[in-house]
Amino acid sequence: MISKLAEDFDDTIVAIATPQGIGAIGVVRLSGENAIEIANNIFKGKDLTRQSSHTIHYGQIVKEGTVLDEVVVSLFKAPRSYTKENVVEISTHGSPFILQELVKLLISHGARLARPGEFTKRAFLNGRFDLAQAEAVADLISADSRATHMAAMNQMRGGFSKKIKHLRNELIHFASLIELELDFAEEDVEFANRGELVSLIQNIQHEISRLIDSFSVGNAIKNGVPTVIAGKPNTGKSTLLNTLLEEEKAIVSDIPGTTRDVIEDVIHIEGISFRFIDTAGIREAKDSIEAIGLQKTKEKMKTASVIIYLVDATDALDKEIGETKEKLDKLNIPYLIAANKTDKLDKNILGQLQEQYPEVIFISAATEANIDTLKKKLLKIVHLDDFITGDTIVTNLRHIESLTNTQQALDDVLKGIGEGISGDLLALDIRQALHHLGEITGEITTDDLLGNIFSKFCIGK
Ligand SMILES: Nc1nc2c(ncn2[C@@H]2O[C@H](COP(=O)(O)OP(=O)(O)OP(=O)(O)O)[C@@H](O)[C@H]2O)c(=O)[nH]1
Ligand SMILES: [Mg+2]
Repeated sequence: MISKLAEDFDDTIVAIATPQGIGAIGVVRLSGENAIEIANNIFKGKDLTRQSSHTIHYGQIVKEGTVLDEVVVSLFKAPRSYTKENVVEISTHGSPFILQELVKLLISHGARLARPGEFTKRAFLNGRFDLAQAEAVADLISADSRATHMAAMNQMRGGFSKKIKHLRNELIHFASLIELELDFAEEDVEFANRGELVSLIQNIQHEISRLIDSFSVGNAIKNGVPTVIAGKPNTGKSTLLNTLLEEEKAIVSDIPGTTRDVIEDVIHIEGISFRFIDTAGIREAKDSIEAIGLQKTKEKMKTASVIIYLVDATDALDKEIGETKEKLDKLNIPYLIAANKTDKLDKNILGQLQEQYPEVIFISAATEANIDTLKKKLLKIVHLDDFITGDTIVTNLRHIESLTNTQQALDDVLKGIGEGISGDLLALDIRQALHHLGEITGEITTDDLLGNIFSKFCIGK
């Protein structure tokens, strides 16, 4: 059960809800039993305590006889608010000074400064939404691309929670049948058909595996698809990075071996973030520093989701492309081969090469020729289309841990059935699986877990 943190749940909390710095307007939010009374005490205008929910009121905030600001106050009465408590939002002019003075004033009238995520935590504890949905609120706030926005929105609206709850309910049904058997232990009856239980658990395991698998996509969406740019020295990897980022991020020079360390940055292509990673050119290292750089290149290539392997179109391509493909195939990571510096080639020769190597994308990082084609191919190769069609994607490491633990507990159940263990032991393993599923949506929580989750929120949310 959820403990309601009795010591401070009754407090009325206050925080600035808008970002730091100067803005056209700023909002201070209050939540708690006395939110409306406290706001009313410093407000010159209508008597806020006598107004109905979901109304807005113009007036002044007066501090020690002088007007601090002219404001608009919005009222949301419990339970029809974000936190399900009385909530007041005061919109002021967006001066950090006004906002801070207002918060101080509200504190001197009995409110307490909110801790990070405390509004959302209260919303969760008051049953406004479950834990996975509360976590999605933080993801939604930090969403910076169409894909992260969609993933967070889906989770916040309960798509993921619904799935988990459905799996949980099926298990609960069986757990209760098995527990019923225990009451009739003397009579040796079997209410829960073991064959059915096995197929149910296999179904659930299948669903959970799919969710676990979706994390690679979810993680890519959240942190950007790691895309390594690799190739021999001087092929133009750093130039390509700069072109993609539209910024002179990496040093470019005609000296082979210019890039020694790994350089990375994120760009969005059609709503998907890609984390491009420029690496040291692959050759025999000339010194120990280059050797370290090369080691890093190799490591990065192994953990990449996609590799763009760059060759120089003005060099003889035959041997290199053949060898490159062979090596890349071994890595088992999707890759694209791009031939750079086409601006240096005669049109006819370029045409011939394109015919000869249909799978290679011919680009010029310097003139940006064909860079759009390269981006389109990248989008295709990462297969994020499934997600765009609305599949549930797990983006949260905590959820993956719980899903993995559920999977293990279900393995134990299956093993137990196979070995014909007694109903009470079976029930124990099923309860364990239920426990881990419940951690995701917050049916099972501890204060530590909640503290950990909500402390990552910003103050005011
Ligand atoms: N003409 C032309 N020159 C290019 C192009 N791309 C890169 N270069 C030049 O090729 C040289 C090497 O470019 P870099 O981007 O430093 O190559 P790199 O692959 O990062 O090289 P290392 O870091 O040494 O491995 C520079 O002189 C660039 O100006 C291109 O598309 N066309
Ligand atoms: Mg470089």
